[in-house]
Amino acid sequence: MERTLIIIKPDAVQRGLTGEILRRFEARGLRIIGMKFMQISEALAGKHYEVHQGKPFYEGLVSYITSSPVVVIALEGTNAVAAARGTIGSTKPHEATAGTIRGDLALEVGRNLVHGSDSVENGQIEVGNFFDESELISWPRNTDPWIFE
Ligand code: IDP
Ligand code: MG
Repeated sequence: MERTLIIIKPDAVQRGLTGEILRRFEARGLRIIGMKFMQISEALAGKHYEVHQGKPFYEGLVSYITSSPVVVIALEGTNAVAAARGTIGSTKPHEATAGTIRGDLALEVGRNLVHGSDSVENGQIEVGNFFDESELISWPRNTDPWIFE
């Protein structure tokens, strides 16, 4: 079972889109195993966006993600990483397909509402960066057999 880290970013929380975004992942069939409301520190933002250090948008990205509270969610499911990325849509919202979160609800790359891990390996690492093992709950969901074959 794959794990992916979702961050409902500050713009989404400020715009009151938390429920709308969470609804789409739940409806997709992904199982919530961890969730919290938090403000990301500079240190955690630096770790999370380490691969982007040195890029022209890096400073703006860190100030955006630390500017206001976020909701972080750990999701589990078969092909969870690719499925969540599909539900999120392309990085640049104006290029994202209608029907995706970014394609339906956003316009600009620096205000693109949501993060999702980009590989199976990073899904594991990022969930570990944001959650203690004690904050994650592995639970049998009654609908699992109707979603996971
Ligand atoms: P992703 O969120 O779709 O995985 P990444 O390429 O990993 O996209 O970039 C991380 C985040 O950095 C994006 O979600 C976006 O918020 C921001 N970002 C990426 N490219 C740009 C850019 O060219 N200008 C401004 N912000 C950017
Ligand atoms: Mg990324």
